[in-house]
Amino acid sequence: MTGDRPAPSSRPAAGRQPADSDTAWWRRAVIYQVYPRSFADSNGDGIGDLPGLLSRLDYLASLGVDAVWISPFYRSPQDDNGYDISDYQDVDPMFGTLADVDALIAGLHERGMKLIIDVVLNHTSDEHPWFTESRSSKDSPKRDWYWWRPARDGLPAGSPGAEPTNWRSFFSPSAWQLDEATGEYYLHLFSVRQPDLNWENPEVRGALYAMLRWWLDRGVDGFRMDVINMVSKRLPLRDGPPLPGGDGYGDGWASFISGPRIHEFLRELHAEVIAGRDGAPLTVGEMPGVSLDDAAVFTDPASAEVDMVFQFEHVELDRDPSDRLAVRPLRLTSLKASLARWQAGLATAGWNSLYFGNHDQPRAVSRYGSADPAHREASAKLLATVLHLHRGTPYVYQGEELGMTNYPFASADEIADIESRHYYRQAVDAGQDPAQALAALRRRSRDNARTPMQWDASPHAGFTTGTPWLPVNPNYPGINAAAQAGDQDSVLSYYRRLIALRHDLPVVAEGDFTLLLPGDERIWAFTRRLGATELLVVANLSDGPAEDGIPAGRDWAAAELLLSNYPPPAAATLVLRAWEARVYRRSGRAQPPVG
Ligand code: TEU
Ligand code: CA
Repeated sequence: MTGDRPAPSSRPAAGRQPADSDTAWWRRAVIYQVYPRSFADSNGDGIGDLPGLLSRLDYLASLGVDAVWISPFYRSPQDDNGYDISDYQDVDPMFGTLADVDALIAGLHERGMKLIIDVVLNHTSDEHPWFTESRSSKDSPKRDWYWWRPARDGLPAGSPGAEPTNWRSFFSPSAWQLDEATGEYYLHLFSVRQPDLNWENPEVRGALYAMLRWWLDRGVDGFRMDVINMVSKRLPLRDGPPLPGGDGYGDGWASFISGPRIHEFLRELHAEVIAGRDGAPLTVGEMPGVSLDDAAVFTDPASAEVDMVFQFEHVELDRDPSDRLAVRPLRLTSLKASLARWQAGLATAGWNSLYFGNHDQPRAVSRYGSADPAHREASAKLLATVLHLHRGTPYVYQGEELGMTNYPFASADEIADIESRHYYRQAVDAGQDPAQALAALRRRSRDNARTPMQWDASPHAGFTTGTPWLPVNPNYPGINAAAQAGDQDSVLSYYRRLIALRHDLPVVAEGDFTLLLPGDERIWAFTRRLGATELLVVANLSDGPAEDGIPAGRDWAAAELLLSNYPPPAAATLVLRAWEARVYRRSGRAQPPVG
């Protein structure tokens, strides 16, 4: 007998949940991210599409996930693979039609899953009619919908250093682009083709909210909001501190990360779009550079801003802040400490999202685990165990559940991603050895996550009958969904058990979190507790055996082994094999509530 509250049934039977039955369904949910371009191609043009995704819904249902977050499928010139939107309310013909989205919503709901769409509200495509109108003249009624500024005082437009501020863009040298039509510059924090919307203008916000309501009316269940903590800019726009590199660019972060009106804007969005809606639509804000203090405010239900945020602290630890491509060694102690800090910071109010991978990050198993064939499967399962047993909502990025790895890029020409191409060009122009820059891209490039989903051992991994837009990882004959589906020992089967564990045990979703052995560079260990139920998670992130060294370890020897990526140990030993992870459960006396 445990002291847990009765377990809620793993998933709603079929169809949508009754209105308002469950206002925080996402606290017990696992969310699966689909990058539609790379998931499944239905028509042989080499690009994944919505009919392709529709044909794979049973796969997602069998994994047991509660919701799907899909990266942008809207009309777009595809300068940044759809994060440059030219029509928020239509589907790019490359991906399908609005009728396909309706079918996706229905197909997911029939299977008890929800649909979270990805909305890019900080910028549009330069082909969006709002921007075409805005750039047409200084008197355009939409001029003020974007950030237009004249050249710096005393300098002719277009001359070196005449940009209104010294900010560097994420995907190009300057964050400002001169527009010849009116002789003014527009702001683009990302590519030249992704002009930033001016959220100071209430008409802009009103238009975006109306668009979001239109999607809810259509039946979607929530929004992942791209770089949403960049929408409030600090006025007046000012130069930032110079960046290393000596090219004159500066760091504008202080002017646009969690700017002065960000909480006000998100509250307004919530009030205008989310409040009062049936089914508790989910909002998750992608927030590069967000601080824990801000995240606690953003995600406190009392603030009514967003349900959770994607923070970046743990994915920046192995990154050199002055060189986006460079890799620096990651210590397990820093990674554990970072996640534990967020667990503690959002323990009483607010909520964490949990992720190791997405379409912008290298493959988790190659980065935090071991892609060595001897350890790949065990380490993929270990990473999943550790992540999913934290408190928060776990996200699974497509292919992660198969243990998909980084791609062995042999030449920079194989890389399509705008960010990687920009940094490669910049590094080589600055005199870096191209071989070294390529080596960095091999570890870093976003295309590592964007190679096609590996469905089976047929040509192109069953992703397409044509030529895939990005090559399939050559390891697909050994790493694919078909090979893993019927194998109880596969990474895929392990994910199914792990996801079911969260649905079945309230302690996984709601229990408190205590990190053990914070100074250990090989063992990741922590406990979770809810009422009288306690879990111990122990994992060995090394290629050899390691003793867990937990002082009270012996107390756990008699506990029930709930889940492990190895056969149970012969004796009740706490020596863990290479990349072994274990989850133990025991029930003891109920602890007094904290606080
Ligand atoms: O990413 C936000 C972002 O800051 C990225 O630059 C990210 O940190 C970087 O790519 C990691 O290498 C979001 C989207 O997820 C990304 O795909 C878009 O390119 C970007 O916004 C612009 O919309
Ligand atoms: Ca296609």
